[in-house]
Amino acid sequence: MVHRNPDIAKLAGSYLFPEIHRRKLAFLQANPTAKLISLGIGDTSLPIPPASIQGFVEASQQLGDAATYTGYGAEKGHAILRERIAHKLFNGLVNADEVYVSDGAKCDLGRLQILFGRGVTIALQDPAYPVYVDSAVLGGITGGYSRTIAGYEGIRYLPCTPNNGFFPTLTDSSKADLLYFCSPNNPTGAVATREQLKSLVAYAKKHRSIIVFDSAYAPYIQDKTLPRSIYEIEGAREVAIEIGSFSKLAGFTGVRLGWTVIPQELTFDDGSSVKTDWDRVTTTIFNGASNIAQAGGAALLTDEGLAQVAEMINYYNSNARILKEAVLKAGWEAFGGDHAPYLWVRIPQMTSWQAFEWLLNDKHLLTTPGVGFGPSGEGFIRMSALGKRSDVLEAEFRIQNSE
Ligand code: PGU
Repeated sequence: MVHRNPDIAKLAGSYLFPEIHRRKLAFLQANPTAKLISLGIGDTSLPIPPASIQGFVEASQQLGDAATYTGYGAEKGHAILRERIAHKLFNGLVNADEVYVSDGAKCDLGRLQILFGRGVTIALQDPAYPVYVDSAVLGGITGGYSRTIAGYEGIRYLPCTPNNGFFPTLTDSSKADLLYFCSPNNPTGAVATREQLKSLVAYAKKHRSIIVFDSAYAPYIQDKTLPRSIYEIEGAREVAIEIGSFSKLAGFTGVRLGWTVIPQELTFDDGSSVKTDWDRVTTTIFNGASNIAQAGGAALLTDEGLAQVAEMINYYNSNARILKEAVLKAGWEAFGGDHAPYLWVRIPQMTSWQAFEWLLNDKHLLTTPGVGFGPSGEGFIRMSALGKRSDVLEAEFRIQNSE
């Protein structure tokens, strides 16, 4: 008999979103005629911009012609796409050679466990995208530790609440090898200021930590003075990896395309290059993102494509505004939603799961319970603004008619 992997056994029963899906199906089985509106998983609803569709079509046609057919590609991604990510999304703050094209941010978050191995400690914002903790546990970095009510021992949870403006209080005791940071944040919708990111970089330098900066929602930042990338902060190239995605940028959630940036300057404590090891990991267990997806991504990162992206982002940001106003009018508390497609909502006198169940059963609105993102999420629910406008307007009506 084969022993079950003890690291898997340590994980909570199921990943958050399949659990929500299970409850949704149970609700629909019991209420087959209900018109359920999903403000739950952060999945996009608008069609992919035409520029990318043209890129997909042309790449598909090339694959069907012996003269232009290509097979395996460069593991790090097409040169043109890497160039455009470096120049159009990072304004030249990173070099194309430091950009690694992936099949999505989540997949690279998982592969990072192989890069860093079991011996590292991690700290993260609490609440946070559950993949940071779950992939770390899967990767075995909790060692002999086990799960407690408040989370995993051995993983440092840095509370982010309305009291600290959703930016963690960084003390010497919260130091860890890896510091996961997501801005604009999933789930709170909070966006870090330049000053806050400066303090984060200074902290990482002081403690010789590596920041894993997740900027999956950077395109939603409306205020041009707010930083979209950690590399806008001086010195960040020596301490940070940045992970990004086409999912929320252009509706590629099903197509699958993202990137990871590993700067040349980033080293381990023995002076060896992190980038060299990432080369080794990706060339060994990743054969590159789909060439069709990459062609669609490259076509998006043109003036024409980016204008189409801006329209899409405006639409989702307007959804967030509509939802936020409705929530405030209902007398609930609402955070986020200004530079992120998520609202972080607190309904008086309810725990996260009570609010989730009440909205599901009484309002037929599917949300995500905040406590699923970490202990400090208790009392909150997350609402996604990535749905269709007609659904958002119906949700607005149902929320405003709440007793
Ligand atoms: N990073 C953050 C912060 C995310 O919120 C998500 C998706 C990803 C990465 C994944 O990006 P991909 O490039 O598509 O892999 N978060 C969604 C979807 C749930 C999930 O498990 O991925 C959400 O609802 O939180």
